[in-house]
Amino acid sequence: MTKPPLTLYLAAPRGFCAGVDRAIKIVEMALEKWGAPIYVRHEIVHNKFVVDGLRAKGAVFVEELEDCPNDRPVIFSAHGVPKAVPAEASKRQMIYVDATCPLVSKVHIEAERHHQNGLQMVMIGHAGHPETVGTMGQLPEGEVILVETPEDVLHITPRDPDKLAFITQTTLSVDDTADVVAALQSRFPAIVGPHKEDICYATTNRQEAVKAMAAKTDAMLVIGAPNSSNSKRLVEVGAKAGCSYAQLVQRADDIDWRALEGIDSIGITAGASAPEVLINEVIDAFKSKFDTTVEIVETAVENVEFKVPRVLREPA
Ligand code: 2E6
Ligand code: F3S
Repeated sequence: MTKPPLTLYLAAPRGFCAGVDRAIKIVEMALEKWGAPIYVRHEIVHNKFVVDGLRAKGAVFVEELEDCPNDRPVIFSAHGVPKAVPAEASKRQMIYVDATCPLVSKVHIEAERHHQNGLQMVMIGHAGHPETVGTMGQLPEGEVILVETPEDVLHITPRDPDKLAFITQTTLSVDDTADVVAALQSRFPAIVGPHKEDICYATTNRQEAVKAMAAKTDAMLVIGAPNSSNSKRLVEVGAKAGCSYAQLVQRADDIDWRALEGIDSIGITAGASAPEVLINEVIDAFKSKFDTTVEIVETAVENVEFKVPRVLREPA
């Protein structure tokens, strides 16, 4: 039987960012240096396939530091941790390695600097997300007010409206965040902040590529996990940019082929924590059902790399 023709648009950039690459390397190098088990506080990145792979090599994933023994190394996930976590690890004389993405750490430092200058912080982020919890946890209770929407901005009651700064989660929607920043600047004209927001290069670039792809196709799949903030934002950006069908899939098995009946094109991208093997698995699934022509939709070229911490570069 002849296969129907299909143009598969592949977003570039897509998939792993420099922070994810570094975080995974940290776990692998810790396993090499100290042997198993290595404890990891929270999923190192939000991807089950990555986590299962590291677990098979001897990593033990836990949610809290209290679930780790004192005498085994622990790694903090790429999303960052409240200040109390490394403080507690030091108190317990544990070996720990912080895999927080340097671009998240940069926001932590920003928050600290504003706090020392006497400013109260407004954080734009998603309630309960580990990055938000970690960033808010850099400062004492009450020093960071969380907002998610322009509507939230209308209801906050800062200590002094003239002494405010804002920071953001790194994986937000660029466009939605601009609306929240505008609401903050309108209600608190003296508020200080970064040039635009703290959304990282990888988030920004993946959203740009999705918009370019949405101009070419009405159906889009984003490879990523349901708890991955940046991946979920890509689905929203695709839908907002005009894709009538934009879905998150963890891997090829999740594809709803029924919903894709009759399509002549598909856009594929992947969140910053989705490994290339899963992207290839999805592409191969399309190739098995369609006479597929792959076209790359490239909107940026990335060459960012982050070094792993020195303790892992030194011999044991
Ligand atoms: C750390 C910070 C930002 O849910 P989220 O998108 O934040 O996390 P992952 O693990 O899906 O993506 C990478 C990442 C890590 N992004
Ligand atoms: Fe870092 Fe952005 Fe990736 S904050 S972990 S480079 S998605």
